[in-house]
Amino acid sequence: MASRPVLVPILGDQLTRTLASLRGRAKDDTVILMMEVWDEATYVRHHKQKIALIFSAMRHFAAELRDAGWSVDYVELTDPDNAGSFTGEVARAIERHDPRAVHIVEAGEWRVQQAIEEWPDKFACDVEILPDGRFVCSLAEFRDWAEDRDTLRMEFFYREMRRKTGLLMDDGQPEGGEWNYDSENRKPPKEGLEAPQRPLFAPDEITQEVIELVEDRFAAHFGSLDKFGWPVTRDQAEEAADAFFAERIECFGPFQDAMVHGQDDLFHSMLSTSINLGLLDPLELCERAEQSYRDGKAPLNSVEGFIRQIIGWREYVRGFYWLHMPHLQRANALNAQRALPEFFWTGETDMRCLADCIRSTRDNAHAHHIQRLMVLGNFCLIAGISPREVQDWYLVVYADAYEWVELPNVAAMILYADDGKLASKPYAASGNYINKMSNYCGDCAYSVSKKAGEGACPFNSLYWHFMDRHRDRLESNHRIGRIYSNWDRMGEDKQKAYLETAEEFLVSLTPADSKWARATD
Ligand code: FAD
Ligand code: DLZ
Ligand code: SF4
Repeated sequence: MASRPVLVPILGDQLTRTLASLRGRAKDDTVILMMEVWDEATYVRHHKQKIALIFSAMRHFAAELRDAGWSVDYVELTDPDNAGSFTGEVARAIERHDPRAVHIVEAGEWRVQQAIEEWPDKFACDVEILPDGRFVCSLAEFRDWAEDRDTLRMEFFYREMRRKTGLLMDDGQPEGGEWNYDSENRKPPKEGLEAPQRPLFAPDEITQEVIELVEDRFAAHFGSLDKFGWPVTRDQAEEAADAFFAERIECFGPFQDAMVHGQDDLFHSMLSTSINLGLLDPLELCERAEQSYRDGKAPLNSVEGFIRQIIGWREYVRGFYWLHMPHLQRANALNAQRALPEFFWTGETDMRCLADCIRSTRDNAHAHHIQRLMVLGNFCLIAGISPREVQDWYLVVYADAYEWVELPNVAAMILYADDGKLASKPYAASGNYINKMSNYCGDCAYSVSKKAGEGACPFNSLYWHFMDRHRDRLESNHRIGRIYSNWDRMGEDKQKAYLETAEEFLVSLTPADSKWARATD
């Protein structure tokens, strides 16, 4: 290296060769820094698979960069001098390499970005913080769009993104005449519905080593490593995407909201871990999806649904997160104060739907969208669980969880803690919805058709308990308010039975052990 180099720290979810901080850089003038740090691995007790996935993907990416001729300084967790934090490790790297500048792409999470923004004052060399170009909509563009709007709705943002990318557009109009085919994407599971198995990648030597490290250092963290099969390289992630486009996208749309006991992935792409790490480019995936439609290999409702999740929801929640941080973390419009029940960590509950979703979460570090939204999330909403506890649970348990995507989904989408800035109504539902969209209820210890009293499905009484206790706020909401006429028609005795059943159930819940609480809260 001729003169003082530029130091380029790459964070664990920035594993992309075209990252802004690498673009146009000369290899002989650059030192890339990658750091496994204790602070990131423990600020919540991440699922073991999540830590193993990130460390393994980081180690593979470092090897790939070295093979391509880059100089990579990789600090392992077990390095005896490891400072334990990004800031501490960059300080040590500055001492080692005496760089003339540090170039870093902005962090995905507010917490990390706050630390990075202190670097220009902390370090003697220049620090340049670059925008993350891996999104369709920049943060500035989202702010412009959001300005002057009282309420933000994904659907209108999504149309802008369709126009901007040209995806599924036909001469300025949406392909097929509609922007959104969601109404075709709510098929209940039919008897015997089975999806092809997604590719699972057997751990290679690097992943094995990381798995041993995680078993050793993070033994008390949530989850099991037994079924680890996530893609850890771009090649593997592409193989996973190939399998989705060849075998599952056709049924992705119709069965997007279906749930089948023991069938954890159904027709979902299972690509979120790879997209969020940077192994797959979201826009490329959308272009591939569109191509499957143009080639007649997948129906419009499946393809539009997939594209909407990515250029709609994924982009939208990111913009929403940065617009509302740091307040979003503390939002609690419904004043929900109940502790998270212990069964969220153990899976030990007689509610079959919840037990299955938590089992999948523990075994796979994954549950699909409708399980996260309408079973786990719906329960937390109607049982009035404290947003901070729910947020931390979701951040811990999913391998794809980073705060920028987890928090808006949890605080705003499922808990309505933002008072309806993101969702036009709370996603509250009784057992009826779960029964319609799954095969959970048949073998449950509770009866979904029983409304109140012993053995009644808890979702039924909790639903009305929720509606009753938030009547003042929700009655004027045109999407939900008319439900109160049903409630009023029931009469006092029925109402009392619902409310008492819910109260008894809530009192019976055992709160989660305090070991799961965030150390810094
Ligand atoms: P698919 O169903 O195949 O969808 C395709 C892609 O669309 C996903 O890979 C993802 O990139 C994107 N997507 C879909 N829905 C959303 C959404 N609501 N927000 C953002 N992106 C979306 N997704 C995460 O990536 N990380 C999280 O921490 C996360 N937390 C969530 C918490 C809750 C309460 C809810 C309701 C949803 C959450 N999601 C999160 C969104 C969604 O559940 C996951 O992206 C999805 O289950 C991942 O599986 P998949 O790749 O098979 O998705
Ligand atoms: C989630 C995570 C974990 C568990 N460990 C690390 C790590 O040791 N090193 C690293 O660079 N990144 C890690 N990550 C991902 C970061 O938390 C992620 O890059 C930030 O959320 C970005 O804001
Ligand atoms: Fe879940 Fe109620 Fe159905 Fe049991 S009966 S699986 S608790 S919705």
